[in-house]
Amino acid sequence: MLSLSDPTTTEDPPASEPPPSDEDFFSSASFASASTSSASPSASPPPNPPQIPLSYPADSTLTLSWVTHLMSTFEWASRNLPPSDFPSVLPVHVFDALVLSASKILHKEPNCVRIDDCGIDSSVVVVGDLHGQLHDVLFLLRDAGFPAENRFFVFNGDYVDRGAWGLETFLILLAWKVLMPHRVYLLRGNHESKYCTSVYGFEKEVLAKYGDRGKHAYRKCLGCFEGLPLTSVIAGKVYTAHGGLFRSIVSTPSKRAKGKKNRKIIVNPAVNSLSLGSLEELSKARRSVLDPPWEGMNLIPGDVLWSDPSMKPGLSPNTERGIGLLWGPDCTEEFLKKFNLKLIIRSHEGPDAREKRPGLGGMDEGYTIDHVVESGKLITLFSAPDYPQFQATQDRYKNKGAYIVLEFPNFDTPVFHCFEAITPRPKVNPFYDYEDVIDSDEELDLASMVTTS
Ligand SMILES: [Mn+2]
Repeated sequence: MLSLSDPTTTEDPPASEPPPSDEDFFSSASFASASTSSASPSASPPPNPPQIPLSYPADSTLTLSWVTHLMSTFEWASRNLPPSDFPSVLPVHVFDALVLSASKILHKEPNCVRIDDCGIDSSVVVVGDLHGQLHDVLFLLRDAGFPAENRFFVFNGDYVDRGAWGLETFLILLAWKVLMPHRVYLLRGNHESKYCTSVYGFEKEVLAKYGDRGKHAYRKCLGCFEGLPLTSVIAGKVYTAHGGLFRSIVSTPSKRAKGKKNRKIIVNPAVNSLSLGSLEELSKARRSVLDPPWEGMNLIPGDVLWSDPSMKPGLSPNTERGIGLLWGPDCTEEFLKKFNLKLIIRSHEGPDAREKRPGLGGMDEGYTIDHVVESGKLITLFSAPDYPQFQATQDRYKNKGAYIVLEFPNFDTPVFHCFEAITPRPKVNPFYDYEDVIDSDEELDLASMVTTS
């Protein structure tokens, strides 16, 4: 073991059982079989320092063993090295190569990715908020089984912020994306933005980990965030997004415009009554913005990333958050019916947010079924157990995390897998002032938010 030069990282007490070898620990086979409901995982880190620094494959082609080695190396480093040693694990030129190659793939994807090539024996794993909780992410991947020819993954965003290993979490997901671009889909969460990462820790985390190259690395991450697609439709039946539904920005002709036959006019959506947007409108939205705007014409990305369901019928502005919408069960029904869907899986609300939402279920199990309507259901899925990592009060939520498995042939019958947090979590200092920042995802401080649109 290395001696520790930085008090921000402490070693864990030795595990009571000898940890498995690196190879056993990361073989996908040993984790793929069991469908553990309510598992109680405990930490069993690989014992030996892996080979560092990591290098990018000479032919620029990632392999399964490179990605699993990246995972084990980050896990080992999180328990044995201070954050400032990160470049000795992943030098900035290797970071650059990985982020560039993922970014190229992501920017080419449509706003709504369609997963249609899932045949016999295939399954789709859907994952909610992760928030930099590296050890829980690694558990989830092993428990569900790694991405494979017949195992798709859709991640609903919020990879970074609050937790201390947002960078590792995001890079591992990018590596899987590069390895299997048509099996792994990474959607954007509201935290994949300049505003959120400047308040909730990710920017400072990257600066701490990459030192004098930190600004460069942070900019590259932001560039990648801008490329993340917004939504997915799985097997034509399941719609997923971080926040959820979105408004229409196209209005039917007003009285004055009646002379011009069938001509749709675009009006300022803020001053019009709200109506639900279509998948066609979604496909045309401009998602490549550092912060989705809350005013102006380009409102669909902000709605998709920030909206919440409500038990009250109709669509209304999400005044609690200052951006996005609240939508009722009638809107869920309208959306499902109109697009012939059975299920909406969205994320975005953890136990802290749900505590403040009377009428909606708590997040103790990592998921809730919020709307049950004629055409199907709306589910909220949250995959960060024992969240948030840093909390001002002693009283923790002790929530489980969950992921959903959808299976052939229908893909519209969700199987829930709940799991507890990996313990012990390495002790590290937070990268944001968690006692000052309001505890849930909160209102946007609109004045401090700079949009580029
Ligand atoms: Mn969120």
